[in-house]
Amino acid sequence: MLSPMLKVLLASRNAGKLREFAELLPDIQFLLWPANAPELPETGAFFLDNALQKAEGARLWWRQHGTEPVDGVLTDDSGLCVEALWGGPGVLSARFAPELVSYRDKNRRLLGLLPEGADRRARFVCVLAYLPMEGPAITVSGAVEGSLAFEHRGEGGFGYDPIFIPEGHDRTFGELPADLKHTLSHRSRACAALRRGLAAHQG
Ligand code: ITT
Repeated sequence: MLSPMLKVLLASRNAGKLREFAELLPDIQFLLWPANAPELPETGAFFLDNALQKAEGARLWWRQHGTEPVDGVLTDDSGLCVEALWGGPGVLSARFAPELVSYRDKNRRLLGLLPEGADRRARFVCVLAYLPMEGPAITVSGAVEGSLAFEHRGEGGFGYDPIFIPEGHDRTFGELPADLKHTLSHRSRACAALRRGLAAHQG
């Protein structure tokens, strides 16, 4: 348990991430990125660049427009890195096939890019940036290895979950229960590292 309870602005508009943070870090009080707040630019080449860029943008905006004091801001930059696609879509995961609306269609498109016999290994990566309102950032990361299914399977999770089979399992993150995803996911590993970082800073 982190004490005293931190009040943190969670600067993300991804509903799947928001749900997972509430479950993974129940001892942090999260404020959500307001509807009237701007889109945060993420123009970096690496997950870490983007996580920090979003966190700096969010802290600045909150300093000028925030409605209540917070201890800090938290951002997540994450994605699916596929071996046969040279690590793609990777940092561009949120922008893959923007003309397609549903992840069922995006997932079908992504799987269609792999030729028969392709290396199906893949990895989910998550980088978190926590910026206190005063002081330096804490950045952490987490990853989970796995492989791509041959089709979209399961309705659980979000995004690319229904095509990702974590190592040691034969069901996708879309089929596995959420609490099992939380024992091995990239985001849960990054959250565990963040918790250790925050505890070390609290001394
Ligand atoms: P914010 O920047 O507002 O947080 P975003 O969706 O734009 O939201 P990213 O740029 O980090 O976030 O994109 C990450 C994408 O990678 C996300 O849109 C999903 O499609 C995918 N992704 C990340 N974590 C995932 C997970 O746990 N399960 C499935 N897909 C995931």
